[in-house]
Amino acid sequence: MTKKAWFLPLVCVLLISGWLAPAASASAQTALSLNDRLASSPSGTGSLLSLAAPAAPYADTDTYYEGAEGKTGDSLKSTLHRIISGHTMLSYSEVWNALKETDEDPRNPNNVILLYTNESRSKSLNGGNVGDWNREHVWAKSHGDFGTSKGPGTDIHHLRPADVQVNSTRGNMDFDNGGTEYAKAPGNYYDGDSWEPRDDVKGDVARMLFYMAVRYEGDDGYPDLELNDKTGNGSAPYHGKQSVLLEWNKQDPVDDRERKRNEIIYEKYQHNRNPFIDHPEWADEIWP
Ligand SMILES: [Ca+2]
Ligand SMILES: [Ca+2]
Ligand SMILES: [Ca+2]
Repeated sequence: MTKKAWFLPLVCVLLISGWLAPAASASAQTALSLNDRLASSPSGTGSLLSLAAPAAPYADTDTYYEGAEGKTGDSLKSTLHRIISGHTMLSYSEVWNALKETDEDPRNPNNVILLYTNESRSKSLNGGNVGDWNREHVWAKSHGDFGTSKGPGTDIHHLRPADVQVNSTRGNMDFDNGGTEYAKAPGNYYDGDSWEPRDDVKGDVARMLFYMAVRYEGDDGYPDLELNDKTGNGSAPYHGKQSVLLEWNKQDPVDDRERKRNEIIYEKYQHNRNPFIDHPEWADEIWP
């Protein structure tokens, strides 16, 4: 092998792994975005990516959260609200394609993963019939009655693919522990006033609701969404149960799939982040 023949691949590997990134100003690093890195990695395996840069696969968010560090309570909440507000809002029809990317099955790019069942189902089965998947509002949209026009009803930080029938059964229930296991979604429990999602998404659900309570404060034409410790909230702009959600946040810690989803929403769709995926400890600071 000639000198040139081995040198070029070596440089490529070093560039991708970040060892030769120096010339690399902040802008160049931004250019090598998560999406670029994901796109350049072989589907499902991410072999080079995972071997080369396991330690810091996601953006440094210190600058994004500048001003929030060290704050607690309402001061932290209002700072985060300012940071995550003014995001790019999708139309409800644009949500379909966004979810096909944010919730894509890492093992099968033709499918999405459904929130409550963990089932991998064809992206093309989006719709409203039995056997389809649709757009589950984890913050039930009747809690504040915000509908599906641009705003909280199209905010993909809390919209997830779900089986049509499972979505319908969850309805607008608040979240709480307990009830009877739902046969169509093993691991999920429900009773007359609450829904308990399967263990693997309990924290995801909690962090989505934390985001909604902080993003929507009633200052931009949308309802002020807030957590409370009740079930049966009906159409009030409240969602429970706060104490249970705080437990779930710890019980089911943030994982890579959740981080990757947050990153895609930030970089490609809404350009705002869910602070509770980046800093799950902030939930206890705001809601002690
Ligand atoms: Ca209940
Ligand atoms: Ca989880
Ligand atoms: Ca609020």
